[in-house]
Amino acid sequence: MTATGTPETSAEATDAAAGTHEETGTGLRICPLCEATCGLTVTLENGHITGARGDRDDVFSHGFVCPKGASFGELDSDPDRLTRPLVRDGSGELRETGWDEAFAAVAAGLGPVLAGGEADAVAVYLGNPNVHTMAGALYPPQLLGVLRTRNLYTASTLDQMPKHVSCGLLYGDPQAIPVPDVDRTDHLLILGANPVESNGSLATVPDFPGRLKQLRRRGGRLTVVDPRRTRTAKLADRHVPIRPGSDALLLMAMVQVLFDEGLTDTGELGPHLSGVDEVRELAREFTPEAVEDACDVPADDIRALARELAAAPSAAVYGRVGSSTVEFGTLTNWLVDVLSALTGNLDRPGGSMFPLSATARPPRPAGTPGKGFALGRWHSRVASHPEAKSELPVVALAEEITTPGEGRVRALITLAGNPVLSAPDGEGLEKALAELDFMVSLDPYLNETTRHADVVLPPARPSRTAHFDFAFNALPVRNQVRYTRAVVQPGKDELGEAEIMARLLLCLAGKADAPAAAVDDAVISRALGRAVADQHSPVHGEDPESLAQQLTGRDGVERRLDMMLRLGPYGDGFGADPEGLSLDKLLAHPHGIDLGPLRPRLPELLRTRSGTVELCPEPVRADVPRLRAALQRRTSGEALVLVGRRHLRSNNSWMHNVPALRGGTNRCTLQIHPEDAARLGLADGADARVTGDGGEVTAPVEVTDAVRTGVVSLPHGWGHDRPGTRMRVAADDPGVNVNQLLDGTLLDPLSGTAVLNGFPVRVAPAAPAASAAAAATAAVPDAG
Ligand SMILES: Nc1nc2c(c(=O)[nH]1)N[C@H]1C(S)=C(S)[C@@H](COP(=O)(O)OP(=O)(O)OC[C@H]3O[C@@H](n4cnc5c(=O)[nH]c(N)nc54)[C@H](O)[C@@H]3O)O[C@H]1N2
Ligand SMILES: Nc1nc2c(c(=O)[nH]1)N[C@H]1C(S)=C(S)[C@@H](COP(=O)(O)OP(=O)(O)OC[C@H]3O[C@@H](n4cnc5c(=O)[nH]c(N)nc54)[C@H](O)[C@@H]3O)O[C@H]1N2
Ligand code: SF4
Ligand SMILES: [Mo]
Repeated sequence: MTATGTPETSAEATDAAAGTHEETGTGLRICPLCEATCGLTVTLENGHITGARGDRDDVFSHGFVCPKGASFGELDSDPDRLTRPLVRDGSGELRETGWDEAFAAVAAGLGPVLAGGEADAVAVYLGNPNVHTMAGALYPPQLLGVLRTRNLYTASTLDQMPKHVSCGLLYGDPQAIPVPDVDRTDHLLILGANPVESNGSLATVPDFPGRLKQLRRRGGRLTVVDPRRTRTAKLADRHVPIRPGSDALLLMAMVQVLFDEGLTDTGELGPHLSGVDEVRELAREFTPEAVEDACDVPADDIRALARELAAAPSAAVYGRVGSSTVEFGTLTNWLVDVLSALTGNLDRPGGSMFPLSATARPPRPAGTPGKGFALGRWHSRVASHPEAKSELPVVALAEEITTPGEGRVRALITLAGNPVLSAPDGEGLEKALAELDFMVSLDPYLNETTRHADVVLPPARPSRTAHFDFAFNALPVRNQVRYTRAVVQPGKDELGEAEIMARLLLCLAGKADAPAAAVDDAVISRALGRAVADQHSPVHGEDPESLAQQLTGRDGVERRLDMMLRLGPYGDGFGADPEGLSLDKLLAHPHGIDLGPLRPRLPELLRTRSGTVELCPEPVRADVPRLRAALQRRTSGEALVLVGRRHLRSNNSWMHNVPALRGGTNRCTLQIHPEDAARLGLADGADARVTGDGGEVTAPVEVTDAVRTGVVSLPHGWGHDRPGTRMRVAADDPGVNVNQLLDGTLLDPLSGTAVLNGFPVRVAPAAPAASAAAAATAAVPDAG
């Protein structure tokens, strides 16, 4: 079989039958391993990826590749990847079976729970890789539509939910997220992000490090606010080693300075802004002098940060995980955009801009009233956490399973997630998972979470799956569109993620025997029905069935993509604009199509009720007293708080099984400043015992002045020492689970996002085994 089927592909057809895997040659694959979405050129021999390099002709990534992308082949062919479904048998063992048996087991397991008629009895957990697969974008909405459960949990409440909430409140649309215009800005202020290791997030920027260097080269300024001197901070003109968790105070003080010194200039945005005076009032008391102790940043520096931002010809403010998974996550994310708006940098070139994806719904005419964004439309059953974006906080999942009563979660579906390691108190969650009547996981690995499932459904490996970035094309620094087909056809026994999700959905709908394609047909028919009824659509008044017949594509996924492209803002409108986009056109451009630099999109994208950017939304204003209380905080010299860190050669919890990506500096060590280490008697390389409210872990110490005093750092995604998993390489050097230090009670109340950065811990030397035994004996005098 040929690889991508594109002109650039030199794969030879050695055998026409699918599943023989004799493909040899090269192919193109968009990398799914982080948010940068680089184009890869892969080489293959006999159906196996033997190499991956950056695709120099890719219109967006221009040949950039990082060590993870270069290891695409190793990851793809990891021998620990599950190739067949697993079903728990009568003796409690997970055993390989065929697909029909596996789906029958799902129907049998979920049937009784669903038959109870309690919609909320089935919970769904969606993990991070759903934004890295086509299926993860296309099927979960339908699946949730069938289930109608309020028990939806996703990795967003361990990550970016504060941004969704603040954007929902500001712009009326939680998906309207502005990204820093990195290529054109004169000044970039980064808070709590380390794109040199992470390659960027909520900003799709292939070669983020190169573009930061380019910014410096053209005379732009880079400021990085981070308690650690990260690789990103090392590139900066100015590094502000803030006390963790206090960014909202710092930004509030910058807002205060802008008003106080008459530095606000909202520019062309002015007429579309409301609430400016209210923000001025809110910020009044947060002077640089008032916040400097709590932030541990001198008042003069805070004034300088504000003045530089206001003086720059263009400037962008960008915050990520370290500004989000914190106590004041929503306030911080709100303030990021408030600063952009007040300095006239929101929605203008060189500032923070809203991308326009090829599969976005076409823009509404200006003046169309919006519905606004509501929070807390319902609450979790046990702790009464408000929903945000139809999700409940992940930290509530365990108690919703273990607390008896009507509406208790009795079954769980996990799609591409590992909350046992990624969420607070994994041990508590594991105990809860054991109480479920039924659990099914869609995942290529048997890991800390999926080992609890009754059925594990492994998707075909990435080389055998087509790729289009529905999520990240909405967040790029430059509008573009790219699509790559499967480089290798899946074997007879392999099922793509799309088909698995479609069949899962049919099981839930009680139609296990229907063909998977029925799901896509139904979606297409509904969407086209809506489009022809919409007077602003290019297909208004046409016949939906004849439109459906015009769709091209090999399968349901491609037909849906074709439909979305053709109805999208650059689409051909089914002939209305013959030059416009369609799947066929995209396939004729295997390295993608550049759609130009970001363009201003306000006020047309606003969905607030007022039709303005609502700069001072009520829920945010109501959270400010909590921030005011934090003004009084002073930390004693002894207190330590913990922050996380990411390593370039890793990704959350699931890439520790690839030998090429392990070792070296990619280790699970406790970083601590030399002064703190000396005070606590901790030597480099010795073991430290770290204790938090949720538990205790022991990790090797790494003494380094890259972390500031009062702060220690442990990476997340480690702790691969549990029995019953099948990740042999990861288990060799398991590391410890930092999230076991948390008990799940700390969260940002507006967004339900767990506090994973800046929480208190105690650190002490771990007693060596022998002396620990001696100490225990000494404490029990009668023991002998
Ligand atoms: N302490 C601390 N905790 C954190 C963070 C932190 O910074 N500090 N970061 C948080 C963040 S930002 C996030 S996004 C979450 C992530 O939280 P999760 O999404 O729960 O965790 P991941 O480790 O990304 O797990 C991904 C799962 O998907 C599987 N997988 C990989 N590829 C595919 C695929 O193509 N299809 C399917 N079906 N499955 C696949 C993997 O085997 C793994 O089981 O973790 C959060 N946890
Ligand atoms: N190599 C690699 N790349 C990844 C991932 C990965 O695990 N590894 N994960 C992917 C995912 S799911 C995501 S969401 C993105 C995340 O992308 P980033 O947000 O860029 O990644 P982090 O390294 O978590 O950066 C957070 C930074 O915040 C700092 N920090 C902690 N607390 C505070 C605070 O209170 N204030 C401030 N100002 N800073 C603070 C930390 O020291 C850290 O440097 O990366 C993605 N890309
Ligand atoms: S930067 Fe991200 S998308 Fe690019 S090659 Fe590396 S992992 Fe893949
Ligand atoms: Mo994330």
